[in-house]
Amino acid sequence: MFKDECEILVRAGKGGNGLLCFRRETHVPRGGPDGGDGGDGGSVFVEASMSLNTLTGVAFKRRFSAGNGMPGGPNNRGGKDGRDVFVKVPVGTQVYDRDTGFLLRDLKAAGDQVCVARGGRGGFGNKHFASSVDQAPRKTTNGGEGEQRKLRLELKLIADVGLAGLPNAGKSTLLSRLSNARPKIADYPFTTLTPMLGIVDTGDFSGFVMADIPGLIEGAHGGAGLGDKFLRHIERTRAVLHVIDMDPPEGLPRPAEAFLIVKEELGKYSPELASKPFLVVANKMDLTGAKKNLAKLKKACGAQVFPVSAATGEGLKKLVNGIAEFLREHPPVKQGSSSILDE
Ligand SMILES: Nc1nc2c(ncn2[C@@H]2O[C@H](COP(=O)(O)OP(=O)(O)OP(=O)(O)O)[C@@H](O)[C@H]2O)c(=O)[nH]1
Ligand SMILES: [Mg+2]
Repeated sequence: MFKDECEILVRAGKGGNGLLCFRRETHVPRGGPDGGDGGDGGSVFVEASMSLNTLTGVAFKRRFSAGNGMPGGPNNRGGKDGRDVFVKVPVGTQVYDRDTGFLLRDLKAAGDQVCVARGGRGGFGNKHFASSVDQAPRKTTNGGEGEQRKLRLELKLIADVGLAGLPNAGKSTLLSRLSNARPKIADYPFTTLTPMLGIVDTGDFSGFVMADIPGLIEGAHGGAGLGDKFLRHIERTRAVLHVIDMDPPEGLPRPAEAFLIVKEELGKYSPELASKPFLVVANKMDLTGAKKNLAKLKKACGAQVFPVSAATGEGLKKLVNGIAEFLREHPPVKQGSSSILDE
């Protein structure tokens, strides 16, 4: 299953206590204080890594604790610092404080990291308090507590193109034909319940990432069908690919109408999404009633339309080349990368 949101608990290490100790050696009367300081507690960091695509592993582990600092030793020896812990998450993960809802960091590039729980400071040993007026201090301090907090991690899929369309339009079929992804495909609406990513090979090493999301229906903005929350997964794509069933069963919206419904739902979710560059895939052209709807669709959408059949493979090569060219014309926005292949 594709995991795109999870909660975890992070706990930093406690600082080691300072030691109360006096030097005791034969032939050294009244040895001075020599209790060392405690080591600092380890901290917890969240770090973006290119080698992960999902939050599943992190969600499964749930708790991450850094090491405690060791207490100070005699002979003014400092305690060892606690071990830091790095929670690895996919690039594109946003890290929130679960309780305040505050966004701590948006990890946009590989190697980006944020300290989410700072380790406690090590306590001072009695040696630290020695001064000319107090040569035998009996004072020490304990190590500080490590920070602890709950985090909510949210992964926005980083794809170049996002598929949008009514249920059953053939979005998942298209993704399975064009990419390495193997989404579930069936002839009933809302087959896709969670988003899925696939890498489309263009044959020239450029490639692009395509995101398949659940189907939208009229009123999705108000919660109809599966709602429209999952649209956040295509918010950052460079382009939207509208997938249209060119010969829908009786009673369902006609192709041109289907396009307008989806476009409107995108706009209700976010104007930015609606104004994204888009292409249109006229799917299921193998069906007998498909051809007669093509002209009307072209007129309604005013964009480049690719007639294809995800079932037979007709027109798919042209489509892939068309998308690749379109993406070249619409390079990623500077801030953060939109494609995991760009890294
Ligand atoms: N004849 C024909 N059938 C197709 C074509 N593409 C997809 N289908 C069929 O249409 C049905 C729906 O396909 P899906 O790929 O699951 O559609 P979807 O848009 O992902 O649907 P949801 O996930 O429910 O939103 C399946 O029965 C597919 O086999 C095509 O080009 N021609
Ligand atoms: Mg699907």
